[in-house]
Amino acid sequence: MDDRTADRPLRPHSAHRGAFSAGWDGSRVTVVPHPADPAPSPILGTFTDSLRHRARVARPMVRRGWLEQGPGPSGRRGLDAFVALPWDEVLDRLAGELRRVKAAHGAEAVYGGSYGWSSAGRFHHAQRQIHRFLNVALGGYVRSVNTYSAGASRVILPHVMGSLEGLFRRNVTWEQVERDTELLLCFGGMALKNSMIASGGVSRHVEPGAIARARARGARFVLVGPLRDDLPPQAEADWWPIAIGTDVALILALCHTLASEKLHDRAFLQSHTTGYPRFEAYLLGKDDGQPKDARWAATICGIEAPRITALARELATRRNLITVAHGLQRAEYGEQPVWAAAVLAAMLGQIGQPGAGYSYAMGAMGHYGRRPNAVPIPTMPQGRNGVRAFIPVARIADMLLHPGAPFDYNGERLRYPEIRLVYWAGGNPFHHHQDLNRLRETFAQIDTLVAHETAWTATARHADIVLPCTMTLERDDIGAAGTDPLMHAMRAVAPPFAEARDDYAIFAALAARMGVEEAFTEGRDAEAWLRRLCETTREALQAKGFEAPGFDAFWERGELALPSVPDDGGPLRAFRTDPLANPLQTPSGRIEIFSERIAGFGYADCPGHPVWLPSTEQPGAQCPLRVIANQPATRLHSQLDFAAYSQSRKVSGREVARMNPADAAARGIGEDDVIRLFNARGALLAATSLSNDVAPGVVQIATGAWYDPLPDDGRRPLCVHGNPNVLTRDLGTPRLAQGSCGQTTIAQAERFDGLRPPIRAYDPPEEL
Ligand SMILES: Nc1nc2c(c(=O)[nH]1)N[C@H]1C(S)=C(S)[C@@H](COP(=O)(O)OP(=O)(O)OC[C@H]3O[C@@H](n4cnc5c(=O)[nH]c(N)nc54)[C@H](O)[C@@H]3O)O[C@H]1N2
Ligand SMILES: Nc1nc2c(c(=O)[nH]1)N[C@H]1C(S)=C(S)[C@@H](COP(=O)(O)OP(=O)(O)OC[C@H]3O[C@@H](n4cnc5c(=O)[nH]c(N)nc54)[C@H](O)[C@@H]3O)O[C@H]1N2
Ligand SMILES: [Mo]
Repeated sequence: MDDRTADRPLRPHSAHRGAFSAGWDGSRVTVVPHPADPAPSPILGTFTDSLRHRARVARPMVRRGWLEQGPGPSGRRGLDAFVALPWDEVLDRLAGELRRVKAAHGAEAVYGGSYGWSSAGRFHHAQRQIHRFLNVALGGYVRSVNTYSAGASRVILPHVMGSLEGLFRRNVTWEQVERDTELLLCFGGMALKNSMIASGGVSRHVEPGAIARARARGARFVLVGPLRDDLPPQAEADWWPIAIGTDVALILALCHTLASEKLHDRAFLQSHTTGYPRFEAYLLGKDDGQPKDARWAATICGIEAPRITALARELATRRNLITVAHGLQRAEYGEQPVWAAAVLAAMLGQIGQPGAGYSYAMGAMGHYGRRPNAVPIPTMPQGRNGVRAFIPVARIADMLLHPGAPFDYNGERLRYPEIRLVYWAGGNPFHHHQDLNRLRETFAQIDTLVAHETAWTATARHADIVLPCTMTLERDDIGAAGTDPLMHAMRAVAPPFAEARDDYAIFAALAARMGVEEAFTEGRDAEAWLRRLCETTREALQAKGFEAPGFDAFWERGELALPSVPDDGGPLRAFRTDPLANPLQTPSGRIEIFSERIAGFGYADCPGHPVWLPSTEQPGAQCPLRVIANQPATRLHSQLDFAAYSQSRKVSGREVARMNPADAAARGIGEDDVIRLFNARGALLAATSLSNDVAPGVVQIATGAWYDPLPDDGRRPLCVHGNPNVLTRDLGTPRLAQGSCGQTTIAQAERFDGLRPPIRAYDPPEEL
């Protein structure tokens, strides 16, 4: 395919960060955003200098201890040197190890959840490739369910509002916000840095324009959250710096004002919801003697009572939209704010109206608030997983530490399987998981950890077998997302680095060694797969009477327009219009303000209606500060953290922690100082930035700085680079969803005046 693009200097490509064209001069990548993108993401800049960075994995590598002693538990993971081996030898050894584990322990001893965002292409999609391989080669693997993104909401919302399609995929659009919404109440905001990203890609970043135009028309934005810049300046938002983790108290008080002033939509509650009276009894304090009124809430959430009651009255009279950032539910009892906000919207009775109601997670990614495509996008088939065991994704360390132990999940009592081998491709658990020092201890327990990686992430360093993988710019692929109206030819821009191979090529070679090559490849090379995957989309286009070019025409043109469904409000609008004819997929067919099903699970930590439950981790004398560990503005998670663009916002190479000037002054901390941020689980070094956009008592440090532990005799290591996941708690949101609680924790900060340790995160490990 390469030859056909030789006459063009720039080739089309697409990433989670946006669509663009790129060229390669042998050392740097030129990136030109897609001309139709009104607000391209600067994070595209991370590609510029990353292809030949020293952090890339050049050759297949095996950990010395694993090579010498064979598979088995080892505390040397993450510390050992590596030995480079030829591809053939490493693949032989890996195939042998997979056969050994399968024969001795069965496929249920292999954890292949492999959570992670990898890259955007539809064929070289590492998750799909690894799952397909494990299904074909081993007959299955222990999988994970749900995501780090929406761990709690993905489980609670279907109980409350039924199919997620109405909430995530076909709800209020940005066009409606521009045109119709009068008041936006945004819990956790809608930071533009977040909607820059969409898995699978996004060719038009519409959010900045939509927010500005809604505001120019007179829409009012209220931002409830600890960081002022979770909404952009053009929103001119009224900022309510709420105490972290107390939104449910505020929401209950809004509900209480509506109920006690009879401002709630009783007709809508009657016809479209179930269980309101049970909830109202709780609201009014009939159960526990405590009315959840504005005065009660004010003492918990730090927002003055008169402001709460005034906002409730305003909500009742204006066309309003309630949004909740994913961040709020990545916390202990994270199910509650998601459910409570749905109940508030139900009491306001505007769900299903244009620009109004409840749009959970709007603005958290570039998918939300868009119209889905009317045709399917190319998707790699994964085959069948014959293993039944699974975990909620964020319970990985518990699974490895407590094999065979029971755990609760969504009304079921399950058991953790006994895992011997963990196989990762396209994710970075040493980025995404909580309490990394604990994770490190759990990875010491298994027999073998395999990672396909583009670069020496902490996960690669902790692996026994590291297989060098191509980056997206080094291979041809197809870019598409279910919410984006363009499908992209993603053309290779540069040749593969050193000995790197595509995930597909690696799995095909392993499949050959395991006698299942034909089943895995179906006789296709990568190009044949691209052609085959596009066929489904082409057929659907043709069947609906749209332009349906063949693969070669699409490839030559570089992109193809996909039709979207109409902006008709989807299932929620239909439900609003006629709840009997178009019921929600809940047991009652209505919005469940009280859920008999959830109540039946008997969880005190998630009873039958939303309740106020304070986190069991509260700031105190030892750890007086609240930490927000949110998404980074300068990169996608941990990806390409070494690139100059990500580095440009660090200070002396360290991640920046932002804090309120008052908290800094009280500790003798100044701008650009180095601080030690610590709690009982771990400690990190970060640089400081002082800002009044951060609420007092809060320290914000983005995720994504590569874990760089400095061993400390007998104590947990210090991350000298600033990875907040050394501080966060490895705890499930309660038993209903078992989601990640990574967004927030507590800590103390002090100025670090010691000798500043060097950052080694991007240096390849020692090679023998
Ligand atoms: N404290 C805290 N922690 C969090 C969060 C938080 O808010 N706070 N947020 C959480 C959320 S929402 C998420 S989604 C997770 C994200 O966690 P991850 O998705 O695991 O993070 P990424 O950095 O995107 O990891 C992807 C990895 O895949 C590699 N890669 C890229 N392309 C390819 C490829 O083609 N093949 C292979 N084999 N590898 C490839 C990259 O080098 C990178 O190491 O983090 C979670 N962690
Ligand atoms: N630039 C960039 N964008 C991204 C990503 C990235 O890595 N980089 N990752 C993408 C992914 S995978 C996901 S899942 C989404 C994540 O989307 P989110 O999880 O919504 O994003 P975050 O930035 O982690 O959190 C949003 C905000 O929630 C606020 N918040 C936290 N706790 C509370 C609370 O108790 N109450 C209130 N009111 N507010 C609170 C914080 O101020 C935080 O800034 O972002 C996506 N967008
Ligand atoms: Mo996410």
